[in-house]
Amino acid sequence: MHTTTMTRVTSLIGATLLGLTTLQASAAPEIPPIPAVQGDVVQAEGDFKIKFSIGTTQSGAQYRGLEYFEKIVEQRSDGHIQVELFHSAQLGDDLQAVSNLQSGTLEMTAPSTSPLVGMFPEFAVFDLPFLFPTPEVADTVLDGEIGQKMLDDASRQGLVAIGWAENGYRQLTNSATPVTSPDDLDGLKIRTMQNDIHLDIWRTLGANPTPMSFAELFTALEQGVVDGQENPWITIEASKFIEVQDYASETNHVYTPFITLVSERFWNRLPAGYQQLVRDAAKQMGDYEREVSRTLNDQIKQQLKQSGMQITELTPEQVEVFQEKLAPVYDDWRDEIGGELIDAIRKASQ
Ligand code: EAX
Repeated sequence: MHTTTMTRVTSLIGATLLGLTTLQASAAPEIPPIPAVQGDVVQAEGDFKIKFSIGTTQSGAQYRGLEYFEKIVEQRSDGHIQVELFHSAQLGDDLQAVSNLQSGTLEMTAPSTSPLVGMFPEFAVFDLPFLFPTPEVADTVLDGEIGQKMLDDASRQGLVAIGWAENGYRQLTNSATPVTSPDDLDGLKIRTMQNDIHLDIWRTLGANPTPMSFAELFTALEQGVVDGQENPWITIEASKFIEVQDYASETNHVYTPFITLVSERFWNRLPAGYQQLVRDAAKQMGDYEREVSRTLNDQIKQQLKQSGMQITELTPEQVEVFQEKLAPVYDDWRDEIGGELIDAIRKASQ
């Protein structure tokens, strides 16, 4: 709690400073407005409350998506389902929130898939470097048969998985040096998500990786426990990492989805009509959140540049050097993840 409070105070100061610089340097990013709610009011069947907690901050695309979810569910249940939103890991980091769903003390969360690979090994495909060449390929996979099967497979162990949104393409930031090739990573301490493929990626590239939860990251960067981290532009900005990271490289090395999860204990108490409403709202939230994330991605990169972050945009040749160096990661993980799944995703890319 102490860490979170400190981080939030620092973020607030940072947000004000960044706000001032941004006002001078560029127009504020244009966020697609929250859409109007479509669909009728669902027949009333009791009163329910959903606490929905996420790890990212209130200024990211994810929270914006949650606001839309809240609006849909409250309007279409005519207020019989009340949704309460929590950001910045207020009710636990990604893994803690999932465990709170299992014990029934929290109703909903939407973590990155990566920390859940211990529970759902097939999620590891989302950790393989450079597997999703474009957001459209990600949509084809998430919204098609593969994505549906993964939701079904993840609907166990006390969880019901009902939709996909996105964290997005991850970029590297650090406090020490511009990075244009793996050689520049020599000895750099990089925080990774709690996930063995991510550890393998950064070790293979020559860095010195340390896994930790997202909730601990700002303080770890601030105190120099780690030199760098990787996350999408929007999450980098929303978490004010610019205060403690001077350099960034646009590596696009991994595409990370957010998975929308409901506590099975809560789900089983929910009448069928309300279950369908929550499913529909999760789908609409995911579509809208991805639109916000993609609209803001480039704007936010420009904003970070104008605010003084030194951003290296890698040439295709420079990206290839990273790709070649990371080829062994596929060999290491192919059998464990399932070669067929990897091939099916490659096919969807063609
Ligand atoms: O909820 O841990 C991370 O770097 C992710 O961006 C986090 O899962 C966001």
